[in-house]
Amino acid sequence: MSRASLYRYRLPMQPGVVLGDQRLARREGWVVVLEVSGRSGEGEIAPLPGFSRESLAEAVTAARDWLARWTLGKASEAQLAAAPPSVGFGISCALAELDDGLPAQADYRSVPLCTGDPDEALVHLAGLPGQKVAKLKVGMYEAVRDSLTVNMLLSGLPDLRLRLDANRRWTRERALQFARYLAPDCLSRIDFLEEPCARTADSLAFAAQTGIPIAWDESAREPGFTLRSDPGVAALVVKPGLTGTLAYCRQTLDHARQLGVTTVISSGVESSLALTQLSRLAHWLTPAVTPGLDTLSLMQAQLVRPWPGCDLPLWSWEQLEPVEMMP
Ligand code: OSB
Ligand code: MG
Repeated sequence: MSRASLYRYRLPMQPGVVLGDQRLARREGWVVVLEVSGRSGEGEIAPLPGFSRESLAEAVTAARDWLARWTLGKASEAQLAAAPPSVGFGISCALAELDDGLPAQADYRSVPLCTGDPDEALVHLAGLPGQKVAKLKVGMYEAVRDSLTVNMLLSGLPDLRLRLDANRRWTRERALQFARYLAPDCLSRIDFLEEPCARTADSLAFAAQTGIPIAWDESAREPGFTLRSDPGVAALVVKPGLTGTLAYCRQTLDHARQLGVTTVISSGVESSLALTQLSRLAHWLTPAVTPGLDTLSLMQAQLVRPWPGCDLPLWSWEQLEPVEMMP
């Protein structure tokens, strides 16, 4: 017999977390549990406000609908592919765990996300062992201030490489202003700058004009976007929770590989449950690229499955709210 359960969660975020244009006080979503004759699989459905196109209400409605069919043996892959991305991702993870479709191995490495004080970031990064790569958000303040921060980190740590992310905050002029104040001898240690400009044409022109490689993230999820190999495009950031089913994510990764574009699996600020699955996915499908999964520290708790080495409190199943059991 097939049984499906949904549990609601609301995780408090650290104070002052801002994502895109909004403050995120808590992260909300559902854990889906699928059971078939003694085996089980889990997944997380958590649309990200400001980034997902579907609302929480739309996601849970679509999830209930698909799960109800599934318990009757009447659900199809095609229907799941047509569901909102967060639903496709969460349910396909649970299905994959049920039929051993998601390898258990992971290495839990992630590119550290530098938020807050750059001087503290410098000290923290200096203490990290091995190859140093970090991610820095830019575009929140004056472009020149961002350039100076990048220069400070790269000149302070000669073995550091940076991934930058402007989340489309700049006009082309602003982006060029940022580039103008970068120390020329540091440029080669910028792996890429995600989404410099509001318009994709401006981002491409920026890459061509400055030689700084860009990466697509938000743009790649816009309807009508086509990935092309372009000397200025270094990478495609894939956030599975915002992209869709595991099958669709694999298709996206394969397509990029055929075009010679590096893919970086990255967090959509999921809980520790989905983050551990994303780590497994990255180990399986993009083993040569360190994923961008360092978002757990933005939260105040972990959910059901612990992230190795994380000392946030771990919420157990009793702390979630069962909202649906089918049948
Ligand atoms: O713009 O990449 C982003 C998290 C949530 C929403 C958007 C973004 C992010 C991240 C994840 O930056 C961390 C990473 O990519 O390393
Ligand atoms: Mg990004």
